[in-house]
Amino acid sequence: MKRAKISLIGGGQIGGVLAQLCAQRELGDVVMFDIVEGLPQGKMLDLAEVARIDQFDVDLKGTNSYTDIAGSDIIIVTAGLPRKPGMSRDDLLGINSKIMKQVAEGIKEHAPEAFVIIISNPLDAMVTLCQKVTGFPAERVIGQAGVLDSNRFCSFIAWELGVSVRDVNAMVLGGHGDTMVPIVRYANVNGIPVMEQLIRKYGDKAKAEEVMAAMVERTKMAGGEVVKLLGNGSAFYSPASSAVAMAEAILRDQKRVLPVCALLKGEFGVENYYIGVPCVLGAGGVENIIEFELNEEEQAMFDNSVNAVKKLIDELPTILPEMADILKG
Ligand code: TXD
Repeated sequence: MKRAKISLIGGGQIGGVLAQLCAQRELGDVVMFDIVEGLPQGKMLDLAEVARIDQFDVDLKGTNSYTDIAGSDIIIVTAGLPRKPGMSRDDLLGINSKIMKQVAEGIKEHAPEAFVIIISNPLDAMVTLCQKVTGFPAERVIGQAGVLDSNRFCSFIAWELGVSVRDVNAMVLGGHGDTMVPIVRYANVNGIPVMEQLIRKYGDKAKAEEVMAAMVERTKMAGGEVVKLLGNGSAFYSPASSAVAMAEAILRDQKRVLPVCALLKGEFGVENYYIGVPCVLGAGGVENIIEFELNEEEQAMFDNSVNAVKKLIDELPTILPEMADILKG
C-alpha cells in the first residue's frame, strides 16, 4: 500500500515542526518546498537522520522545485512572512497575497488533486486567494486557525480551573483576528459548563463573568502575546500541531468535528466567504458544516468578524489587479 504524500510549501518555523510531526506520526512521505536554496534540503536531511531515534519510516525530501510536489495528497502552506511585534495579521496582506498567488499557481500546476490546508496570514484572506487561484473545489481548500484559537481558549480555561486540558471543550469561530468569536456558552469540562464552575469557584456571578471575559480577551490576543515575547517571529508549535490534526482527519477519514476556515454557502447567514466554523473533516475534506443557533450577542460578534474578513477580501483586487475578475467572481 503506497504511503500518502504530504507537501509543505514553506520550510520556516512552522514548516519545520510540520515536517517533524508528520514524520513522527508516519502520516506519509514528506516533501518540503521553499524558495531559499538549501533550507528545505538541510532541514529534511537533518530530520531524516532522526528516523532511527524516533522510529519512523517515511521518505523525506527538501526541494526548491514545484515539480517535486506532484502527486501530493495533502499540501500545507506556510509560505509568507510572519508578523513582527506591533504588527497585525492584516498588515501582512500585501506581501503575503503576492506570495500566495505564486504558491497557488504552483499547486494548481503540479498537484491538482491535493487537499490544501493554508496556515499563512492573514489566514481567511489567504485561503480565499488560494481557492480562487487554484479553482479547486472549496471542500479541498481550507484554513487552519480555529483549531489553534480554540485550543488556546481551552488552555486558559484549564489553567484557571486547575483541570486537565484534555477534558476541556471550547470553540472559537469567525475570522482569525482580533474579532474572533470564542463561544463561551458551550465551553465545558467533561460536559459541565465552565461558567457554572467559575461561579462556584468565586461564589459571585459578576466575578465569574469578569474572569471569563479576561480569558476571552487573552484568547483573541494570544498570537500577539507570543509575538511580543519572541520579538522575532510568531507562534509555530501550536499552528503546526493544529494543522497536522486537520491533515490527519482527512488522511485517516476521521470525521473530526473541528473549527475550520471553510467557504460558507449560506450557513450562519454567510454567502461565499471563508470563515471559521465547525466542520466535519474526513476523506472528502470538509464533508459537512455544522450549523447551530447563535444567540443575539454571538451572532453580532460573528457578523462583526465576517465583516472584518470581507474588508480584507475587498482589498485583494487592488493588491492583485491582474486577478480582479477572478477575485470578484
Ligand atoms: O494559525 C495560524 N494560521 C497562524 C499562521 C499562526 C502563526 C503564524 N501564522 C503565519 O504562518 C505567519 O503569520 C506566516 O504568514 C506563516 C508562516 O509563519 P512562520 O513562522 O513559519 O514563518 P517563517 O519562519 O518566516 O517561514 C516562512 C517561510 C520561509 O522559510 C520563507 O523562505 C518561505 O516561507 N517563503 C516561501 N516559500 C515558498 N514560496 C514563496 N514565494 C515564499 N516566500 C517565502
